[in-house]
Amino acid sequence: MAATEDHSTTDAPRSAYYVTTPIYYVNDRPHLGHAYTTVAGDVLTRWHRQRGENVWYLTGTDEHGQKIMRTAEANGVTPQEWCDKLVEEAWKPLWQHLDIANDDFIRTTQQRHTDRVQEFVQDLHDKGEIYKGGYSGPYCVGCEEYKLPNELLPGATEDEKLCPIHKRPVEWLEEENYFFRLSAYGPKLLEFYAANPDFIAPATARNEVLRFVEQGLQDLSISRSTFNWGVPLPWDEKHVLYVWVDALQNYITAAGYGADPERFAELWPASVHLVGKDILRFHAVIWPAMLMAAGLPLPKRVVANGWLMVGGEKMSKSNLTGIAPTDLTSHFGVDAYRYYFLRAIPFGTDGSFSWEDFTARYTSELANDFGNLASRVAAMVGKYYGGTLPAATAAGAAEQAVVDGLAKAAAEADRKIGEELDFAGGIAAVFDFVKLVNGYLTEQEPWKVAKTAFGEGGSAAGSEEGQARLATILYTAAEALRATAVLLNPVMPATSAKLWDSLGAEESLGALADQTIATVADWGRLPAGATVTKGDILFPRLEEKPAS
Ligand code: ME8
Repeated sequence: MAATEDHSTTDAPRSAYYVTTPIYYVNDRPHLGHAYTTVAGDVLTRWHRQRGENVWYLTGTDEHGQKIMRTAEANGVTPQEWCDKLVEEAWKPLWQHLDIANDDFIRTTQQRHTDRVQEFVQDLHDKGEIYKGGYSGPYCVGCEEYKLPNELLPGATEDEKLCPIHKRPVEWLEEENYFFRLSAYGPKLLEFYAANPDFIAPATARNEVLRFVEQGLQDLSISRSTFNWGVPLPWDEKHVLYVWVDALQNYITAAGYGADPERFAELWPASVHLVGKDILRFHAVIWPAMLMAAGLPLPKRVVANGWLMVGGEKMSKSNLTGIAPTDLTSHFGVDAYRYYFLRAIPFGTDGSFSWEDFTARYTSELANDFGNLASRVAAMVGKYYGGTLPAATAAGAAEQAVVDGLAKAAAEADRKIGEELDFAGGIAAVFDFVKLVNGYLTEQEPWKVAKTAFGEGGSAAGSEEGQARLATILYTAAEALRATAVLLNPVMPATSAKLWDSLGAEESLGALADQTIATVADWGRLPAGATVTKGDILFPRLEEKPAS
């Protein structure tokens, strides 16, 4: 478990576990769908940090292209002004609010990016991978993508055709522009997918990409000359680079490509590109082909999340539920928010949000199963031992079952969250353990044992055997909570910190962030004598649902 590669015998920098989110369009504010991917990446990277690995988590914003330009125009500001405002007022604050621990935030209008992008495309041009040609076809500004005629849906009139994702009319574009020889890469891509069966996940996404590439690829139009909000082509400044070509390169420019070779060697290739399934082809077909053309290594994995749905459609700016992420966090709290979407929807499949489901999970899983366990244990250690954790001197089969349950939960969560990105399965494994500890307390009935331990009503006439049992039960439960705090730290960092605090764990074990997954199941880490305090209620009773 928790193996990290040991590079200490070489001079090469220690390679990082490098995870990226899509860089989001800043034509509007972030919604639940964007937050879904970003929280998933945050949990994944926090998990790997908790393993003690060298981790780098990148997110950012995609600021060029027609969609942003038109939004800025409609708002009477320049595109740059629009982007600056949205990034600072909406995007960065939301990630901060959701406790996203990204290491970098890239904006495609930053010079560190645009300079490198120009070098990259110049290099492809020099290598003969780019040529000048003409193209005409239906274009969706929402997707910033030319569509194939057979993908379109019928519109209101015979001539009108709709984008299958945005359900809005596509525009007919006819341009002379530059092309990337994407068609040449089909066979090489298929060879790569075959040799790297884990490159695209889940299996449905992989199959979709295989079918698409097997049909044969067309060359990709990579420049626009009808507007200028983009990175100019260095050899022909009348053209700006197609927004997607510029955007995909964020993953290497942020990693130091062309600017800091040592850092680039450490970070690239990326370990995981997290993407929504809407942008899978860009990441699993176009991006790898561009990297092949440039002679750069390919990312290790592209993992697609499913869609949050509203009324059977992908949740998007135009069909939002009307619920902003902050509407949910102000009702349920940030940690419950981080927990809910990953726990409720198997990663990779579509799912929808409902107040009822969120409320039910909050109440039964977070408040009752987990929160109550923590407060009951702290209360009993307070009541019977004045807040000083007793030693477990009479452990038997029941305690062994808890020890074994922890080992199983830790191994399962590590595999599912850390490797398979099965967040729902990994979190469920930890919560099965929480249930097991609750069951253990229900069976052991420490409140009854306390009566024999200390005599009815706290008189001195108690039994030593009873005292040993009570101490053992409470130690076992507290030690189980110590491990739970570590296992849930990537998902609910503020809650885990409160629990860590209430267990008095910092004094003997150090900071929660320094606890590793490899040692989480080593039983007995929390020493007897730790100062246990009641602390805040982890998941307070919910207020009435706000009127919608
Ligand atoms: O596509 N459910 O940006 P974007 C789940 N700039 N995830 C969702 C979602 C939903 N309903 N809606 C959005 C772009 N997402 C490009 C990316 S990358 C080089 C350039 C998430 O603002 C999901 O991750 O449209 C999706 O891929 C991403 O937001 C799209 O964000």
